[in-house]
Amino acid sequence: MKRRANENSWNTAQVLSEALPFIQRHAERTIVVKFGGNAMGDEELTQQFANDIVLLRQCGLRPVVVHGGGPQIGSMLKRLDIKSEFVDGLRVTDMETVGVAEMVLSGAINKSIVAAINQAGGRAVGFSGRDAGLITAEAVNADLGFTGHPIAVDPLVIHTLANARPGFIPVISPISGGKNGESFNVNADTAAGVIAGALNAARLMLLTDIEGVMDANKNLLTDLSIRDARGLIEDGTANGGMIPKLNTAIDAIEDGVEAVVILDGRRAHGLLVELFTDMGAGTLIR
Ligand code: X2W
Repeated sequence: MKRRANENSWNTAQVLSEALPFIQRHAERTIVVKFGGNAMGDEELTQQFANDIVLLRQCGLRPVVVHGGGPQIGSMLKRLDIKSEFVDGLRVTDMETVGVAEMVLSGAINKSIVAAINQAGGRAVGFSGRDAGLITAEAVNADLGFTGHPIAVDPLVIHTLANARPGFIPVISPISGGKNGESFNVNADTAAGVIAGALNAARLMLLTDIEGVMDANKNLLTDLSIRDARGLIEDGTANGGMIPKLNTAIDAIEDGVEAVVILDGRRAHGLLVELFTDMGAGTLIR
């Protein structure tokens, strides 16, 4: 190949140069990224996600990945012929189901994201809410079995990994520990929200399979206040899986997270558009 810059090379250099103020602004800031099961479409998308995470770390940010895997738990339960249902967006989790959820989330999915980040040249460490007492959970209610919600967060393990030099990238499964050593199945948005709150993160980025939060006419809402977000839930504009995401966003901001972004994980590099350009992607809530 000839060693001669073409138009594309000059464009790349221009883009890098324009990113400088953003890289400087975000240096040393903690960015919690929730990678949802629906955004993990295929291997290529996961690898691009992993590359973006390593790029963030290389630029001096501190990315913390929290992942879901609802669809993947669903297909494993199906293969095992175990029926599963959701109430208000949460999976009803009996003893058998929590075992499967833990195997899929803390096993297969956690390790495949760790592998993708390491493949991209990062140093990922995979663990779950159970490790080092990161998230303590209790049952949401007796009817939902081992469906848990967080009651305490101890982020020491994350600080320890992120403050090390050159620094590790935590990759966290939302399975959490109960007071009696049992496992609880915690919704991944909820887990990402409480972790972001405990870290006072600069951003919580929720990667999902729609463009962002939509208004009643299905147009993208680019900026929302907490009040707007509450309004969308109250008047029914937000429905289904968007309700827990908005509630997570509201709680996280009240816990000290600067802003929450809900964005499309199916399109590569949304994280970079949001953090390193002045246009942004998806819906910003603050
Ligand atoms: C979720 C945990 C995984 C998750 C579940 O069992 O599906 C509860 O519903 P996504 O891909 O982010 O939906 N837990 C209690 O949240 O994954």
